Amino acid sequence: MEHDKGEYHPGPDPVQHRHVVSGVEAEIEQASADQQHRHRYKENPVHQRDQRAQPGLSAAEQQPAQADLVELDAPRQAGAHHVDGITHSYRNQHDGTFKEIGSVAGMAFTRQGAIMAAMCISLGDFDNDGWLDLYISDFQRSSDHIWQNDGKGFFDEISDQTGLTRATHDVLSFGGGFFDYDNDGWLDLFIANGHVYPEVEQATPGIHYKQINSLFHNQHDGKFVEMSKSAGNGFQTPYVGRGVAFADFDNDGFVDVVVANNGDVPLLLHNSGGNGNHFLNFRLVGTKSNRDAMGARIRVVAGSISQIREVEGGGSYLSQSDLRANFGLGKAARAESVEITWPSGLKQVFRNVEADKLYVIKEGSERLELQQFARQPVASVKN
Ligand SMILES: [Ca+2]
Ligand SMILES: [Ca+2]
Ligand SMILES: [Ca+2]
Ligand SMILES: [Ca+2]
Repeated sequence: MEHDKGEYHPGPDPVQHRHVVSGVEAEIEQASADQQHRHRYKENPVHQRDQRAQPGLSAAEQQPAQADLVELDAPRQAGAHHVDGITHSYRNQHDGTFKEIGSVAGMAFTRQGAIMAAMCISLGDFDNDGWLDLYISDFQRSSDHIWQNDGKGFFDEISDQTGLTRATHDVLSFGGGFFDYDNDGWLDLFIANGHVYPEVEQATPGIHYKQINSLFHNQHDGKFVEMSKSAGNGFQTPYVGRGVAFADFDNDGFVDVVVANNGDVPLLLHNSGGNGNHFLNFRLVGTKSNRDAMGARIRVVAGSISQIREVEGGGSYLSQSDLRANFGLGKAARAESVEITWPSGLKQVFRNVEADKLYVIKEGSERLELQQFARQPVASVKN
């Protein structure tokens, strides 16, 4: 990954306070700086505007720091997910109302019962078992979190097992999320870091306002390994990272990253790819469903794995990523099947789909069309 033209090689004192979780009172430990930040956030009137009454949502619960709408359980049961200290998850009841199930589902609090700073949420099936899992970023001296969706309505925090806990403890993580940077078919993780207080270095030596971003590689066995030090010059200079959007801006089949920094120009991290792995890219156009196909799910079976993506408009932190779904196929030169489930309920299956192409799929059309560009994609020019 490169910063401008560089290369990217794939390859405070704890205090006690109490929370009630599902009627059970639990003692939890939090760093006082974290608490102060979170309480300031909660008390900030800017975040308490626009509390319109909605079915099943009380005004007090409508202060999302980050929100997303996804399908977490059975097909066509999209739920809203939002984060503001206590994580809320809303299950669609199929009657125009949502029911809050965060505590019951196991993702309202961390494994230790703590609340989260939660600037970023990202949904992705990192273990390719067909169920969307959840990543949430957290504060300095608080590790980031990954929850595994068990497919039965419950989420287990498995951050320690994934190797993320130690590596994300001493940074303040903002935007980011899952993306497959090396196109091996397994979702990796990029996180932009940066503290919220410019004066933190005077108050707490050893903690910096500007921080290095983080890149983790998915090892296919449930573990992530940090690659930041070998990932190119985009990971050598500290910034105050905030928003992160993922997009394949040069249409070469390898997803790139843009980071919005406080007090600095944005970073455009070009993914140099070049490892020979194949890809598929789909732009969905709804006809009966919404035109951007928000909420559509794509399942690709290629090689020995099955991957899913959902077309979603949120995630990360104050950012909008490329709406196209990009799949890394590893060594597989074609996909055995590509299945689209549209928001309208229509299901379409394409078989034996040739890799290394950027396709358009129109709802209801049996043709796979190629995306049209003013200039040929770099990969095509090389061929
Ligand atoms: Ca999963
Ligand atoms: Ca952290
Ligand atoms: Ca990967
Ligand atoms: Ca690219």
